[in-house]
Amino acid sequence: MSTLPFPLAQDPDEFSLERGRKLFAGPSEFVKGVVAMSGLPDPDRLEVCFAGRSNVGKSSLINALTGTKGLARASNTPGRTQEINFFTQGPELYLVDLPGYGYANAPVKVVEKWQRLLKQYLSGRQTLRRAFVLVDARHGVKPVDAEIMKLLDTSAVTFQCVLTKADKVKANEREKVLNQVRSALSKHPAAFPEIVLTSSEKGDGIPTLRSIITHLE
Ligand SMILES: Nc1nc2c(ncn2[C@@H]2O[C@H](COP(=O)(O)OP(=O)(O)OP(=O)(O)O)[C@@H](O)[C@H]2O)c(=O)[nH]1
Ligand SMILES: [Mg+2]
Repeated sequence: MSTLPFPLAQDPDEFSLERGRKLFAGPSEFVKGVVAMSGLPDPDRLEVCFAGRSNVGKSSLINALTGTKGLARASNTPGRTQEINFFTQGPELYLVDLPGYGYANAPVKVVEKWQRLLKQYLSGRQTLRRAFVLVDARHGVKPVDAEIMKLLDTSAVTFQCVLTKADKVKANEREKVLNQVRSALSKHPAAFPEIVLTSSEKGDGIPTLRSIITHLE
């Protein structure tokens, strides 16, 4: 029997759990919103970023990880986060909230501008240790997600798929989506071989994601 590729991340052991808890127990602060490479803060600490379609739950996930409601704006208006937003988590980590892609009503010029910026950021940020690509647990990987994954394949940044809104999907449906996601990920050499299932609403997977981040050096 062949083992399924891209298993769900295991629950962290006590040690990792505690490390993750400690890292995220420190203060989180909004640093700045960036619209050009020249505006990036100094690359003086470890960095992870969160990418995904508009409305997938990037800002909510950052709020859940940091335990700070309203830190990253979460809204019902898709496409609201237009800048690359930098947050500190303690003195050693940047959390980066990327603008959502795939928002149908965004003007072409705006989309092109930010795609250029995203490309530059993903390929040119030395301290970026991992890109988390968020995918709605109800919808699976869409063509726009696959495009971002392709971009990540060429940018030498490992990406890890995080399924969001797990609370909104039933178990049998979840398995179907998981298999679709696995098959999509298997086409991308930059994909980290593990998926994290999360709910920012209920807290599922948040301690796991925290400890994954603490293990990035
Ligand atoms: N039920 C449920 N709703 C969620 C979850 N995460 C986010 N949402 C909701 O989904 C909507 C979009 O969430 P955001 O965090 O703003 O999404 P985003 O990816 O930052 O969106 P953009 O900034 O527009 O790209 C909000 O109404 C959230 O409350 C979750 O885990 N469960
Ligand atoms: Mg957002």
